[in-house]
Amino acid sequence: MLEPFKERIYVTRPVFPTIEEVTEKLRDIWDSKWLTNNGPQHTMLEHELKNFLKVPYLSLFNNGTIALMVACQSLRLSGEVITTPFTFAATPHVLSWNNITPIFCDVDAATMNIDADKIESMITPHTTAILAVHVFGTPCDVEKIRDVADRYGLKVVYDAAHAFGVEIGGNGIGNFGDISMFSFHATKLYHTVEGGALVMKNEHVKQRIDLLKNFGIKNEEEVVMPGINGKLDEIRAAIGRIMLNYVEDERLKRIRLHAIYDEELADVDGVTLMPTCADNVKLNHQYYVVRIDEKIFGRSRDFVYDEFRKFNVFARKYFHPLCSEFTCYRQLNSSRAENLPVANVIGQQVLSLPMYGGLTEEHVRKICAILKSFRRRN
Ligand code: T4K
Repeated sequence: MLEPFKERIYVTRPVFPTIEEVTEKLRDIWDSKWLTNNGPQHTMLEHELKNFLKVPYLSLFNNGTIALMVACQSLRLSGEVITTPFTFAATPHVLSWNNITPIFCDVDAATMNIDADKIESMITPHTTAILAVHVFGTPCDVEKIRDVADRYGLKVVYDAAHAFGVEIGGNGIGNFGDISMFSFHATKLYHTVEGGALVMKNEHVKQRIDLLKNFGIKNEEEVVMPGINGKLDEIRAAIGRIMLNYVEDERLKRIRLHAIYDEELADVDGVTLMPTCADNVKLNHQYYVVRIDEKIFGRSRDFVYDEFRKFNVFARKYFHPLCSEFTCYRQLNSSRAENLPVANVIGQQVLSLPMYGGLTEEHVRKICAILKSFRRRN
């Protein structure tokens, strides 16, 4: 008889630095008398992250959503942008905030990322860009996306909120596309409490982005564009510098947990595991997501989600509902269910299981045993 966990097991838990490390950094900040607006911690973190992510230029932000909004502004995107419905609300919302219509393209059944083969059929004279998401850290088909974008003269922006530290053939994932956004929210593998970054290919774009995130202020006399406040403060930047020392250890712990999930769930009929990637892809193991096929498993994803809660397991339906089902987007032509057959199935099946370094092997084996106990055999 499986007993519920004594404490709640959430889908994730933030990695915490020691209070001593934070106190030490806070002392540096207090001594510097500099709290925000491009201080020394900010400068150092930009440099350190640029090296860590293996990208040429990087600009820090106060969160990933504002960063992505600024990315759209910096590339002067307008009209329509082709994106995925299988993502967090922030992705299409940044388009709306830029007065751009999101055009939802169906996703690939294996990777759950935008289906690169379907993008071309969605391009119209109003299309200015593709906004793709490396969902759950699995890289998009970057080659095909670049190919279609080049043929039609479109910009490519990657929402890499889930893809911190992911690499393809030793190349940082941020090197693909015109601009990529990383989120440093507390629930991410690497975080600055709240925060984010844009990475870009050239200095000119970075200069424009740095202006846009600081109200467009060039100097005390000149405001050269309608910018916003997207700045990351010194306290969060300092925490981010500490957290860089934790990220690889956390990733290694998650690799171990990922392997245990794979081992325990490999032979469960009706449960699809995380997609596997080419050997040259370095993943970050931020999430562990399964898909439950009701017809084979005998129980729906929603049944599993509800029953898990009785065992104190708080899995999450990332990402259900689809963005195309939100009241603000469902009237769009591209939101019609017949346009998004794969995404609609995945949205009904997907379940994000607990994944964070603080979980033990026993936790994961028990979560899997609970999941297997839900299965209804004919
Ligand atoms: N693009 C994509 C593809 C994204 O996934 C996101 C964010 C963005 C863009 C936007 O980036 P940011 O502007 O956020 O930088 C969470 C995160 O808030 C959000 O950052 C993330 N994606 C999304 C996938 O997940 P919620 O609403 O699910 O978070 P919440 O508060 O329910 O937290 C999840 C679990 O984590 C809780 O059940 C318990 C645990 N938790 C959470 C917090 C905040 C803790 O134990 N301690 C904590 O302090 O959105």
